[in-house]
Amino acid sequence: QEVIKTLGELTGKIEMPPLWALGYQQCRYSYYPESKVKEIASGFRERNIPCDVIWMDIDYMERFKIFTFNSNDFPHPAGLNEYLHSINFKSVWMIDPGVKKEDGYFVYEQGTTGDHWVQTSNNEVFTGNVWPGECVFPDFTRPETQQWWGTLYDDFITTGIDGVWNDMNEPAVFNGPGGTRPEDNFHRGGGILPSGTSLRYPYIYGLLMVKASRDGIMKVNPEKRPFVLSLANCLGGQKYAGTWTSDNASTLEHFKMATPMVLNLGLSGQPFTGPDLGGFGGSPDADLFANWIAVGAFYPFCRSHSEKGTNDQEPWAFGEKVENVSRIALQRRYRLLPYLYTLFQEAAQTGLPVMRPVFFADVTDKSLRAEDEAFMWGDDLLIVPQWSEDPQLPEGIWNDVSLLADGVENDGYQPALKQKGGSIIPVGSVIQSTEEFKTDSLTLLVCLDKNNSATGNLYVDKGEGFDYRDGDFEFCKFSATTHENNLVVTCSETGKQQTQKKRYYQIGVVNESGIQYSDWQSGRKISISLK
Ligand code: NBV
Repeated sequence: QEVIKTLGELTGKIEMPPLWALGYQQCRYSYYPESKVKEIASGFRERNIPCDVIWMDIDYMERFKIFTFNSNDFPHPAGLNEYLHSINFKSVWMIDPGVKKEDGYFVYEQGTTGDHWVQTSNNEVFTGNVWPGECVFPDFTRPETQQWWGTLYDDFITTGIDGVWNDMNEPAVFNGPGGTRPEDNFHRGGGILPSGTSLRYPYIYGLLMVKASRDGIMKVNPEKRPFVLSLANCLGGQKYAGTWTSDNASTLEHFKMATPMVLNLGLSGQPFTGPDLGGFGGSPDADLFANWIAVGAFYPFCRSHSEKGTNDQEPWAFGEKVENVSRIALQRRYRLLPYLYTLFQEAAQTGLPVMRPVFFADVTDKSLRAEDEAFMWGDDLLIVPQWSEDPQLPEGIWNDVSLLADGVENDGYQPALKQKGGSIIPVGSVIQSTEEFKTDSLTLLVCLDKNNSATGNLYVDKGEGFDYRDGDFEFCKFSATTHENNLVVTCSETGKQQTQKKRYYQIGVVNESGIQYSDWQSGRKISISLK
């Protein structure tokens, strides 16, 4: 843990994401026309399956020209975003780095006037083919180009777009060597960056692109937290964007690879990551999708995505059974949002990952080192997949936790959740989107250690904006002890969170045999009798 914190000190930590980015997200290459986007978003609401975000892939553009909208399928992007907002959805739209070489196209014209393109070794403008045909590529090593790129987001974001997805930023070049740009392409650099070839700027190209995107988006909406997701990234890029594991396949092998990949990214300073749930290439069968979403609900970045030409991959596309499995999985995630958000705040402060390997629970126990099926959220919650045959789990008290009505989670797919002895986990209610998120009544799951005590934290802020930097947040430290036959839970708060006046708590005592719930009470010291 100390190594990872030091890595965070050296390379930077994430900024607090907007709360909505922690919700479930639905993607496909591509949802179009806009009526389809609306149908999918409404589909979640009609079926009461929690979801926060819908994603637009390249087909929304006019002939794949970035920063344009195809007027047949997306005639009213602002209207679409308004509709999505009205049903508590956010939208994320894709922007690639390749700019179509076309006279009259404003991005190409502006970039050419500003001399913003990556050059060949002969200092000519480099061109290569991507989706729109022949393209030129911004030289993000130049501060002037960074700045210009940021301005392109002005009109784009003003349509009500909430987040941006930067894809193909290795950068991918279809007719380039190895599918990317030649190694001797020339980047001019500037500021603290020296000039150099593409070899000097491999994945840093992706990092520099998302940095410019983030800065540009922030200028348009300075009061909002930007959300950017990047395909290419490297150490340090966590400051600007989350990363996903890109084009996986709908196979059992890739499903099982996702957990170690997300764990390794977390250990490499990138806590906000996840795979394409259900798999990108190919079509999962019902059983694979059910397993994927049940575990995927516990990845820090939680989004289902699939390639063109594959079967529908919405949670309801596999019949009633998988629809129920998906609903339950996501309801569990949303109930755990107070804890998850607190872990993101910890990641932003310390660089520690949100999703952690089991060996973090006991670094002296070498039998845990290779465990890559079970994993943890923070220090206190173990997630053990149903299909895991011989998971290596830490010693000590780890009691089973259920979050929904009796038996609902026993569908054969939901991973077992085990709470560490000595911990307190704050839990909210089942909601359909983070727009409904409230912390005025919370359940505290208390799992005592062998000395009959427990502690836990809760971080709350507005979930958006930057007021938290001026102290507008609430940080609660909970501690529990037993006194005679009572359990006493105390709460001490710091921060000047304005939004939270009075909170009701329900205590759930997590025993070996189940959870004993108390009545709701308010106050900073709550005492309940232990049966
Ligand atoms: O934009 C299309 C896809 C996207 O859906 C996927 O998530 C990216 O990883 N993109 C790659 C381009 C090529 C896909 C074959």
